[in-house]
Amino acid sequence: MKKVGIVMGSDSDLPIIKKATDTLKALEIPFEVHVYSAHRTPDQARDFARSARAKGFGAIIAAAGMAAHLAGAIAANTTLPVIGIPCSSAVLDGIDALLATVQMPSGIPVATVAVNGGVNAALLCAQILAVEDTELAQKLDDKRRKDAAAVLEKDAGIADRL
Ligand code: RP5
Repeated sequence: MKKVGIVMGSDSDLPIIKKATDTLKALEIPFEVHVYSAHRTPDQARDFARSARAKGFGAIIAAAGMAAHLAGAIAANTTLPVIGIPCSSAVLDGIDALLATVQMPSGIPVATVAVNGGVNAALLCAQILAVEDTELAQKLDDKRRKDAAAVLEKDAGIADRL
């Protein structure tokens, strides 16, 4: 199976990345994690993106906050699918990172998930890899059924909580 590459702009983004790695682990998808910044370590971020396909990655998650150019900078250097996670910060609460991540120019796409959306970033990667992997597709179907059952269980009990 192809690996998922995960890059975060700072180790302060780790709580958001943890949501992604927990999700990948539950689906038994291999991943590799790095702290590379578009601004503080641009050479390492570029080299990672340029070599990712040859190293067996199938999709990349890039998480950053504030002036969040990491996902775009990674996407500029690979044609692998790049999922951007805008991370919230104290001052603008993630609106800054959301706009910086989502507003990519035509030609260089970044699939942007919600602010702090670590789970969906991992699930999108899983769905991309599952296009060519029926076993993984089955795991995703099972998860959807399990998640729906959990909601219906809450539905059954909601009246008793009022
Ligand atoms: C971004 O700046 C990082 O992705 C992080 O979300 C934010 C703050 O980084 P630190 O100052 O905590 O290292 O580049």
